[in-house]
Amino acid sequence: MHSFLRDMLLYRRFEEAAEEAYAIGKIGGFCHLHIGQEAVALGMIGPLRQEDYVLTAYRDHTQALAKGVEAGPVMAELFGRAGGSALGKGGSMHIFGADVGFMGGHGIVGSQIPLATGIGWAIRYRGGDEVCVCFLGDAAVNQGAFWESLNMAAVWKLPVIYVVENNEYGMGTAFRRVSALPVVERAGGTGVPAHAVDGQDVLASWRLMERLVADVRSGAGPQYVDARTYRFKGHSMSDPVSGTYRSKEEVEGRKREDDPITRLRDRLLDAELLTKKELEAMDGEAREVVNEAVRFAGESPPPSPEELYSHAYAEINEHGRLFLDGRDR
Ligand SMILES: Cc1ncc(C[n+]2csc(CCOP(=O)(O)OP(=O)(O)O)c2C)c(N)n1
Repeated sequence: MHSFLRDMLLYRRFEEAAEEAYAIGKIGGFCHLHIGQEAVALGMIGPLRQEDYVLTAYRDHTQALAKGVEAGPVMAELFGRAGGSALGKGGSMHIFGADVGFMGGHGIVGSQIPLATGIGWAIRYRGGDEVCVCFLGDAAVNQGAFWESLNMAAVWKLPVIYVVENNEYGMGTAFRRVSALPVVERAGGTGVPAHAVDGQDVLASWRLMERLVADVRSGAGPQYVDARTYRFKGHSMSDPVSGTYRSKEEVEGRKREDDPITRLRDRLLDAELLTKKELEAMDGEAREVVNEAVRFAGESPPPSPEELYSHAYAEINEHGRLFLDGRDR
């Protein structure tokens, strides 16, 4: 459980450093922070193997870290530098780490859902036992591609777990204003089994996912998870924390009651499984890793103009087939 706290502290410190770097102009363009949702990343990705796949939307930094992309290349990508995980060409919304199964970072709401379904199909086609986890926001369940993907995945029993990061808002719109049904019921009619979990409880999330991953790996077919969470920051760096769509009291209350890191920390302290000193040391280590990532990003050069057209198109292999991850089977 110490490692759970260590990992979540790293995600939090990473996002705080990104916020600071954005404020002083080191990061430009879009930047969506994941602060408040760390337990979903760790609990839902932790039980996976390296060869399993993860796709997500644009709020993607901590999920990349959880899947094993190093902090330095993630920060350098935010800085738009050549040392970035997408060589500085993608930025915050397009973190990538194909070598560790992190298949992006996608900016169009819901666009990763059919891609994940395609990866599930490819796993089945090749006869592998990998699992693909697809994160989506609650707003993305209103995309047509969501229903089409779940329907297909159910018919073909694809090894995909669709995890909704249900933080209650899509930009400034409360989910209840755009859906007559709660998130957990939105897979209804597709035949994909639905599960709900307290996404602020890392242990509950981990346990559920451990079970689902084992089931899917042994052929149970697709699963759907409503992970109930909350974002403590604005939709993106250009938004105020609460905006006009939720009150400051609501946000402050949730931060007080529902912080996944505070919850785990207090549980460990109360059970005397952690001392204050150990906690400080752990936090210090997380800050060091992040400082090093910021240093790495700052020293990394901008992408060269010659790189402008590389990686723009996929290469077709000698069999005339095109594979997303470059594997030739
Ligand atoms: C197809 C499409 N429509 C609209 C947008 C603009 N947009 C960007 S983020 C967003 C809200 C998405 O909210 P949600 O899926 O709940 O994810 P969260 O931001 O809460 O993580 C919208 C509407 C977009 N990027 N793509």
